[in-house]
Amino acid sequence: MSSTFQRMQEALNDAKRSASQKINEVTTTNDKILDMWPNTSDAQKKENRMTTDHGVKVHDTDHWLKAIDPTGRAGPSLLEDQIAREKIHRFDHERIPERVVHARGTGAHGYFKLHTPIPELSSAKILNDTTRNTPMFVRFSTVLGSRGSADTVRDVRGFALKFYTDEGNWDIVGNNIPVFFIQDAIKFPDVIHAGKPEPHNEVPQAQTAHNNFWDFQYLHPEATHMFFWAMSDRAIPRSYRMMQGFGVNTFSLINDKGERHFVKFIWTPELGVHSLVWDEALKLAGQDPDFHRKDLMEAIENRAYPKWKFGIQVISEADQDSFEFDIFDATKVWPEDLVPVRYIGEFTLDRNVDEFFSETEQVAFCTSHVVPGVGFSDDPLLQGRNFSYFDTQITRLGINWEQLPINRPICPVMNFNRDGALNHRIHKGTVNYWPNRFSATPDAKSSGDPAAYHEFASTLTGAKLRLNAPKFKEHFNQARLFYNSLSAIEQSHLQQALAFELDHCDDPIVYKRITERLADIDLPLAHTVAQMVGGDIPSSSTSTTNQGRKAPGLSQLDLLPTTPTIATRRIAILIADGFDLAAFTAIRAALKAEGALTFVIAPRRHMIYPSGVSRDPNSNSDSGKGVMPDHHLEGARSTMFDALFITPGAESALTLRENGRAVHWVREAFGHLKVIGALGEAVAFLQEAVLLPGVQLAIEVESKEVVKSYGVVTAWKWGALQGGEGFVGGFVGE
Ligand code: HDE
Repeated sequence: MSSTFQRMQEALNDAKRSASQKINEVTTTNDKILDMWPNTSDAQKKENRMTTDHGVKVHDTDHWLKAIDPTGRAGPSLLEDQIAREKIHRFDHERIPERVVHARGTGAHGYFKLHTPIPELSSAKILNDTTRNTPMFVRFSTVLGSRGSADTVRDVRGFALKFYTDEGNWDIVGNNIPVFFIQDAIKFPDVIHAGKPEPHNEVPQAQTAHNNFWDFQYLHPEATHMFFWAMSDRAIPRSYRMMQGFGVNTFSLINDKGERHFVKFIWTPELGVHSLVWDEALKLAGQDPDFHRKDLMEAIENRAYPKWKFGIQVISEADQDSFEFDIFDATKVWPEDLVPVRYIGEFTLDRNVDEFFSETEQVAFCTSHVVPGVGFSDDPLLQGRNFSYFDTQITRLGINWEQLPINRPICPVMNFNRDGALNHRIHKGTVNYWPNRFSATPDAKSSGDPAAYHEFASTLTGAKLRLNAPKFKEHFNQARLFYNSLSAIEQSHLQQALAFELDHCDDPIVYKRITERLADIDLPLAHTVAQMVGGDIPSSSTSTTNQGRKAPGLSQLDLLPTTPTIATRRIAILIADGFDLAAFTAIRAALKAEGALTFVIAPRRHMIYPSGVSRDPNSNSDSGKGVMPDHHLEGARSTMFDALFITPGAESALTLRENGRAVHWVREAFGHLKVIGALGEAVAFLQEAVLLPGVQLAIEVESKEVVKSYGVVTAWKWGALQGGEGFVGGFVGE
């Protein structure tokens, strides 16, 4: 893997240089990109011809047709100007409705590769043919915020996969959290209304920290497990590239013999699962609202292609009732100690979109889109989803949304669905029904093709009632299982998140009830939160005993990469005039060799001169004597980087020490528990910057590799960053 990343920097430069020439060349073997190619045009092509939408050349695109009087004074603009009218009309109608949930998102292309066929479970070709590269489109999203909201808010992240298989499109519309707030789809409008901005004032934007959200949580005990996840570090990911994904619902796999197994889909990032700390997330929401979107694009541009292992958890029909939970209840995980994950393939994202609207905004997912060999289950959330997604696309995109380039399958589409607004297909022939006198098997209603989609023939009996199965009534065991499985640091983050959120609720009934609910899960947790937010301190009698059961795979610490890496991590290198060029060059080269992205930060974005070099402060050209920084200290903030290195040099260290913004940078990075390295004279500056009276330096560090020495920082070591938990770090010493 490291060799892939070593190519990264050179590749970036090449790619940037040739980007404009490549724009209209087919540079891919990805079948989906090739499929979309005829619809792709080059807006950067040198063109002196502007036309109307009907193709007529326009000679002036800057002036509306006007009545000009003989003195040259312009009179009114004339409505008869069909060219101006067309332009304005097109603009007036540019917006389409944003998604009712998951409005804010970003996407990329990639491909899926299977390594372990599963014929015993499924007849799906994509799950059996290891020679295929199945094209994919993936869209990441937040749930509650509107399309222009910030990326780093506390929220569940959508993680929707579209596989363009040779047998039709298969969509797994997943999240980065394995469970959901509700058990039955009929409650979806309520849970979303309660989480979205409140109706009287449309406040707050993209937040769960308000009365209605928490009111709903209390009134629906089934939501408890999910809100524990939403308050955990999973809800503030460091990067889309560092999130797990889950299909959440229970699907089924059907094999050639017509046998069925129940399945959950799960995908785990090669880079491990990492999060921001809350203060970073809050600040980034203002400093760089596009932080996650840019991070994904940056990685793909740098050819540091994000990759996930794709896995399944399988339960046979015979075992479906063998668990204490109902396997069709989406508020429950299938604990990995009971149902292990089998990784059978992997997918990689290797191409950014050419145009956001046509691809990322117009892509439309449907849980009901499955391929032969994959089926549904009686999970009542999934049943409702299968209705909802198709329906919502009609409002958003119109009835012919499946003909849009990003949505259309790469295999042939053949049926007699016809017409509707914006139909793009032209069907030749005199018939529009099936079967007809021209069909190959005119007497057959269906071809009987075993490769076609066949529903699993399940038996239905019983009465029609508005009920769920009895085991759906247990709500707290898995909230406890999740909380117990977290590390101490993750638990403390969860406590702080609850304290933050409930502090934003001003209706006492809301925060008092939630602290009461917490006591059902864990008494010490309820105590801490009650103290913080003004809830009633629960007594031990209100708590069900927490038996302390844990399961693997729930803590992020279980999901660190097997081979630690700093590849794709953003590392700031601080310099000022008089810095030590040799040390700077060596450190930057070492970081790049490991695949990290380095950014030079200085008091100004103008030439910075190393020690011993004559300076020309008025020179605009890169004389080769110094280094041009990527950003100045005010323009980029420590929150945007994973780690910080302060370059030695007596004068440089002194300048930084006297620069309030530089001191703030270092203190803030320290406060966010980032790895900070310094050498030579920079060590004293670093110590001085963070050794404020009253600052507690004894951070508890969990990562084995982080050296627990907070004294003199003399060398760079990768441990904490490679661990990359986002919530450990601190000084690195020898
Ligand atoms: Fe969705 N959800 N959802 N959802 N969902 C939508 O479809 C819905 C649920 C998820 O990037 C909508 O195209 C219902 C669970 C993602 O385009 C809508 C229920 C999970 C995306 C809809 C759920 C999800 C959506 C809005 C309860 C995790 C974004 C726009 C039964 C497994 C997809 C759209 C994208 C989007 C309905 C619950 C994930 C309205 C009724 C559980 C990732 O159809």
